Amino acid sequence: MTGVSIVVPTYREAQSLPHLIERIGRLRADSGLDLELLVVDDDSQDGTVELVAARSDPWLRLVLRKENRGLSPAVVEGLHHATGEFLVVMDADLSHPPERIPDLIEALRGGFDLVVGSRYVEGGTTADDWGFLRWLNSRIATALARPFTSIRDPMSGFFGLHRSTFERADALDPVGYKIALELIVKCRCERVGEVPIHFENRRYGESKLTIHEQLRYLQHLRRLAIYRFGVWPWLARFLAVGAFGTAVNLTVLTALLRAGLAAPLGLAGGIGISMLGNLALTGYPSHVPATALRRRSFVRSSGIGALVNLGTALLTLRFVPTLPIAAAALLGIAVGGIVNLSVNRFLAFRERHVRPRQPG
Ligand SMILES: Nc1nc2c(ncn2[C@@H]2O[C@H](COP(=O)(O)OP(=O)(O)OP(=O)(O)O)[C@@H](O)[C@H]2O)c(=O)[nH]1
Ligand SMILES: [Mg+2]
Repeated sequence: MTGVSIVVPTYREAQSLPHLIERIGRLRADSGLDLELLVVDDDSQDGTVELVAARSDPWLRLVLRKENRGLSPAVVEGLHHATGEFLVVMDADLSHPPERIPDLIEALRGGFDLVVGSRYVEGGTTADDWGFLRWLNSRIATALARPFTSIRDPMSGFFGLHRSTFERADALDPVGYKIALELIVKCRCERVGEVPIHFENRRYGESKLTIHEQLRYLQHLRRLAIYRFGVWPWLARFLAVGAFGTAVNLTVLTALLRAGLAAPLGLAGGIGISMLGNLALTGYPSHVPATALRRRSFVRSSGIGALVNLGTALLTLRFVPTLPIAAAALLGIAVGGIVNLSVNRFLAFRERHVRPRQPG
């Protein structure tokens, strides 16, 4: 059995791959670790297949996938092909330093179930040119994962785990990018460790992390919450959605104000985008009867909540002009949220008389 299997999902990474293979080859020689590298490619058609085939290294394997494209399914498939006692997952774009793999393995040998290469523990760093919005985005995504794990960097795509940990995974069902979080939850990891890494920006090729993928993270969180907490109590759900909406609202407001927009437009933009985000998060199950009624109820209650929110924030700024705009926005969110909650409950109550609510 190979000691350590490194699974690297790739989609159009032919420029980065030779550098990564080179560095892993050097690590193999220097560390004495018995490493195998599995490149799991989603039929990139950019020369990846030829590039791997042209190398004679016996420790290098290609897993070529032609269906069900996606980062997480590729990683899961790669992990199933891996033969090592220790499994490591990392990106191909040279963001993650393979030289830190021995640290991951040492921590796993020390008793952790799963260990991530972390940007946010002491000694961990990110490239200097991470802009404010990217930093904030990463921090918000991390905060949203807090109910599932207390580690600082659960968003990391660089991590290691024992084969035995992976083998006890309940049905893996990740959508989007956060496969480490999925494994932490579904493998019921109790001891999760972090080793500091320096995270580099990608040098070659393009990022595949689209807005669409980021929205899928919300769907993923929802699935994990249902898995972990069973029935998602209604109020907890309302609060979680509210916390998310608040984070989106303030982020958009900050960005619009920085771009030079006046306060009313910034406030309206923040409210509008956060409403769309909440809709993406909660979704409306189209298979449920009375959908049109429920959708109308939703639009009505959030529309009223949004107007109250905006009105409260604008009136507050008018009467207390020295107040920071973000504070007025928060007050608006609180008042709008309460109104939204009340209208929602009232409409939901009425709806129950129309037709019983179906599960889902
Ligand atoms: N097999 C496979 N790999 C993928 C897919 N999407 C992304 N990847 C790989 O997953 C890794 C992470 O993707 P990135 O585009 O670097 O995402 P990111 O690191 O969050 O974003 P950047 O920091 O902008 O690079 C890279 O090695 C990609 O090639 C996919 O659909 N299939
Ligand atoms: Mg990357």
